[in-house]
Amino acid sequence: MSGNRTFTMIKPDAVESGHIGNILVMICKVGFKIVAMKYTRLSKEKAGEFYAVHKERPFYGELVDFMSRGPIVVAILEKSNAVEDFRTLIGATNPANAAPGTIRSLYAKNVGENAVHGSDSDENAAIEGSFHFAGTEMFS
Ligand code: IDP
Ligand code: MG
Repeated sequence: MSGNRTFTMIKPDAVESGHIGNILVMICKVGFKIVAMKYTRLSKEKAGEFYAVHKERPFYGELVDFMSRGPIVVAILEKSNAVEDFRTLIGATNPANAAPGTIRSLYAKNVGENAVHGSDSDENAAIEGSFHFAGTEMFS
């Protein structure tokens, strides 16, 4: 059975370019409820930890530098079939391959600076949500 929560980050490129508002509108328009949200920033160490699964990939260093270079918005989102529906809304990792109308097709700059993160499984949604919100009032 698919779960009803996913986790997202509006990445530094999209925050820098002033797209927070438009991206949140797109998220809410398709029926996601925001159950936790904060404006924050990752240290290099924390960005490295968040993306540890990509440690061996050639782009890891670039990814850590990018994700720690400026503020981000992190949020836990709720909707039926959350993980899959959110991945559909954001589009492919590389904006060149992202379907028209998806968040990445509209706002991503390239395969690295691609505007948003979306969890790829229910298990990772829970892990990533608790990475940012565990111990806070909003996380249950
Ligand atoms: P996803 O974000 O669509 O799940 P992943 O393959 O999990 O994509 O990669 C995580 C993040 O790493 C991407 O969102 C992107 O920011 C970055 N990334 C992925 N592939 C490349 C690449 O080939 N060059 C540079 N950065 C990349
Ligand atoms: Mg991924």
